[in-house]
Amino acid sequence: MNILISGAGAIGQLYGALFAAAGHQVSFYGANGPIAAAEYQLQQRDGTLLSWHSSDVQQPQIVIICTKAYQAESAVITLLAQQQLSPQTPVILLHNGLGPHEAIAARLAAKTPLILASSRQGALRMASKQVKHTGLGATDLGLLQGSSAMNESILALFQQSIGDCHWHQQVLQPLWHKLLINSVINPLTARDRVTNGELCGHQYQTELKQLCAEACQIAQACHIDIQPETLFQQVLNVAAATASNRSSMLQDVTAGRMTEIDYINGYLIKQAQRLGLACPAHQALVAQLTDS
Ligand code: KPL
Repeated sequence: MNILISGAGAIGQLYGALFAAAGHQVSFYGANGPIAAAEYQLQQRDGTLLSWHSSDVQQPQIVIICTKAYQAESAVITLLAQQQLSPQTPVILLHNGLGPHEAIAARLAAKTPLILASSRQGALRMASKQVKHTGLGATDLGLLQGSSAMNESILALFQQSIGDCHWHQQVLQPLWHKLLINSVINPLTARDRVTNGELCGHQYQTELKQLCAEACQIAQACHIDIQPETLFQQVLNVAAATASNRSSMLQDVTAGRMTEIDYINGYLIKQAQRLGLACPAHQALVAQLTDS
């Protein structure tokens, strides 16, 4: 299959390498247009290097948006303007956070399959064309709007190339769950410049509980089924399982890059405001991160 990935960052390159290894043609798109065919390397989990080649962009059969959340809508606008997206081409959004899907859904033709996805794979960029596969994890996918004709073939493509992929009729449920975990771990680790595992320490317990309680109240009002105690446990489990990781937001802050906080805590706050709910702990965190 001919797969176009917009965003050749850590996750874009990891998925690109795994699709290419399964025999598919992978091409990359950048902010302004196509990225020429090149050699990339994936440092695999066993330490061995896998070299693979991307292709020059040809009419794609599937488009995957792996940019930062704040670039996702403009990535789709560029692809539409440069005629890389026919109304039948499925568009898969695979970025952190939530929000861009609403604007992108409105830009696509009603029949274009718009699929939301969330990845728990870990990848770290070592050089411009080299990433390290740092952790295995599931990929959740589901159709948000448009034709369902390709649902099965897309799931099969992901399952055969990436593995551990799950199709959801209500895809916003797993995406919200990931957003809730990220809304606690990412800004705290970025604010205090600590690894994920350090959040398991006693000094974070009260703040973690308050953030979980606020986030769950908002999620429940948005029909997401989750209890604060469950979220608190899941946050501790993820922090412990990824103890030595520096969260993506901490990496953005230390590299001086824009963070995705507007699409994680900012999305929660927007929902809270719409619903008339208070979320002082999340608002304080956003203020601490945006003022620092
Ligand atoms: O998804 C993550 C991120 O860093 O964005 C977690 C789960 C917190 C792992 O680091």
